[in-house]
Amino acid sequence: MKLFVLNGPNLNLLGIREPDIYGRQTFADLEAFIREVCARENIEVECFQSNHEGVLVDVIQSALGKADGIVINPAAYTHTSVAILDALKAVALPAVEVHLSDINERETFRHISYPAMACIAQIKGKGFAGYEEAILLLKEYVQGHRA
Ligand code: CA2
Repeated sequence: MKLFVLNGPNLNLLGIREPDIYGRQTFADLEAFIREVCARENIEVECFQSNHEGVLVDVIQSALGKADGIVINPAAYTHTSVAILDALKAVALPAVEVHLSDINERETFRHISYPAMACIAQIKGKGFAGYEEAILLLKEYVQGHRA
């Protein structure tokens, strides 16, 4: 089983600014955590980060035929991107949306998520552990839907 894990704009700055919201661990720590969880679970993983909406769309499209599922933190594009929603719908792979912070406890403009409309679940406010939960959820989902 193989997963794509995508992180959107500014998440590469993790640990550098706004530690009160996003914590003190860095983006490299996050990717190392994701790789450790996947190794433990016998899951192949490819991690991507981009600050560009179109690149995220390209990566989602490229998952077709390569990955069994997608974990995505679209970051600010969560609240604006119909293009990411459409890409997730187009590939029709099981996807889980993750947010480090609880977007429903923040500004009202963060309460809406377009990509979540194409996801089997949205996990928010659990920090790095939210990515682990998403990976485990996709593993169970993919295994349960194998022919
Ligand atoms: O809570 C999340 O994971 C978010 O997806 C993070 C996004 C935000 O726009 C979403 O509403 C919720 C922002 C990511 C920016 O990350 C930074 C990390 C460190 C310093 C500055 C920004």
